Amino acid sequence: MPANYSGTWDIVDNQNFEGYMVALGIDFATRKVARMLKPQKVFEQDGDSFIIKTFTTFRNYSSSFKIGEEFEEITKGLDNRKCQTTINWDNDKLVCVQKGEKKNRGWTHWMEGDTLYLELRCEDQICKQTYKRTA
Ligand code: 1AG
Repeated sequence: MPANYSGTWDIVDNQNFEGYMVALGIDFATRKVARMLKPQKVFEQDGDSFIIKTFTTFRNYSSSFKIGEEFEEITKGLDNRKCQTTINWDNDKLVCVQKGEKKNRGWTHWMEGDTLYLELRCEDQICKQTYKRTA
């Protein structure tokens, strides 16, 4: 049985989001708005099928995938790039690889109790986010 991430999670910490956005080529004005945001994640999981929704007051982002199945991801409203994306289990961690123009791009989610972690990687930058379960 894989871990179950289903639920609602609110951000409580966000380290080096700025560096991650610079690595993605996000312009200054957008970064200025984006770094003030307090994202909320809603996970809908059925075994190996996921919908992860990220909500903010500025923009939203939604990603649907099945573990191990590569798909074309367009990061609409983020950096608007096309990636060939695959998410796999590493024990109970979700490990995403986003192949495309940017090297070393991807993310990892893991849980410890009511805490959800997200590491976002691009080029030489790592953003570390922490979320707490609210539902
Ligand atoms: C993600 O989460 C991305 C979710 O894949 C958003 C995370 C970071 C934002 C990425 C780049 C910044 C680009 C533009 C800034 C503009 C708006 C910021 C809006 C941020 C929230 C939508 C991994 C996983 C689900 O949880 O895919």
